[in-house]
Amino acid sequence: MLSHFPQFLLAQTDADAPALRFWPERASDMAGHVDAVFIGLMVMSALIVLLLLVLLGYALFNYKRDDRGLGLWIAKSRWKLETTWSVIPFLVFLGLFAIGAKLYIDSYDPTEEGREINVVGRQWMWQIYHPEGKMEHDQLHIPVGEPITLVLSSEDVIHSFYVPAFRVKRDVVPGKYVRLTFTANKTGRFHFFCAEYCGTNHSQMDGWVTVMEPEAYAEWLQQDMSGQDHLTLAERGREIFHAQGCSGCHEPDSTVHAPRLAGVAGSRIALQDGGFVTADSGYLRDSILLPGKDIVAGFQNVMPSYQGQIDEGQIAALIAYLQSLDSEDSDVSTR
Ligand code: HEC
Ligand SMILES: [Cu+2]
Repeated sequence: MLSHFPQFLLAQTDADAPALRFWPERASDMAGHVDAVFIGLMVMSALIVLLLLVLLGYALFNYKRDDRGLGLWIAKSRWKLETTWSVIPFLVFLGLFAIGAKLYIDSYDPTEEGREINVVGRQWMWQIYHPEGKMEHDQLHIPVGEPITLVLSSEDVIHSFYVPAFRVKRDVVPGKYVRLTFTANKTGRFHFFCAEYCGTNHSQMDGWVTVMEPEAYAEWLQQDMSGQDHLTLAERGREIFHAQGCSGCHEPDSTVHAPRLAGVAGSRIALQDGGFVTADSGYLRDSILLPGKDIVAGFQNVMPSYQGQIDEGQIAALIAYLQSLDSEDSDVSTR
């Protein structure tokens, strides 16, 4: 019977002996802050409801018939009292809003970066690509105490990556990268879910985060990748770069006038329309899927779109490859 309870109500470290619990475990640096805001909001709301009920009860019992002057009492203007009971709760809730907003903004902070792991949502599974080359699905292994940045993308519809124990949830919108940074502060296994209804098997689009000691994690990364090549994500990207014909245009001896890609990642790019962009992963992704969107200054819009030709995993690999090149690299175009 217990197995029919939503998983987050259960103890998550020991699947054999589920204990009913109101809170999911707190297993990230942020969890305590999120709970504090939640509890603060609950307590304040409860206190105010309680106060209203007490006043209501008082009025009910003391003014059963309007012969003791409630009508008169109400009719009189009491602006001080009214201002007080409006302004104080307003300020209290404004304070809670400020704390909540700060937490929200901090958790979205794009400048805070950790170990990057690519996560691709598709109907109905989560595919994980580690930069070291390991791939897994519906399983995510991470080290404890180290900031992790998930680079989330979707192959089809909107999904949402949700780890209750970390108090993090982020919508994964097709056509773009969404970043999610958190630090797990406890080893163990924590359930994650898709939190956006995404079709028939949405409810089965879940998995487990395994948080490991750093040494165990390093060991895990080295462990045999059954049935997988032993390439890193960037090395796999290099193969795709050649297999997909990117090198045909972007290699030094190409007859096509195409920009050099060594050192392009992270640099400032001048565009044909006079604007500038920083070549982050979102820009690189758009360059591959929507080459007509931002044309590099001095070049023709001759690059074909790879939309539908390569999947999210291959795009992640290509970007990892481009990011692995520095400007000295002669691997690709050094015009
Ligand atoms: C037909 C030749 C051609 C092929 C094939 C090609 N590209 Fe391009 N690429 C270009 C040209 C020309 C530009 C510059 C114009 C533009 O921005 O679209 C460009 C721009 C880019 C940019 C932006 C570079 C910058 O300096 O901002 C990236 C990144 C890129 N290509 C990656 C790739 C990848 C990855 C592939 C293979 C999946 C690929 N290209 C295949 C011709 C090509
Ligand atoms: Cu989903």
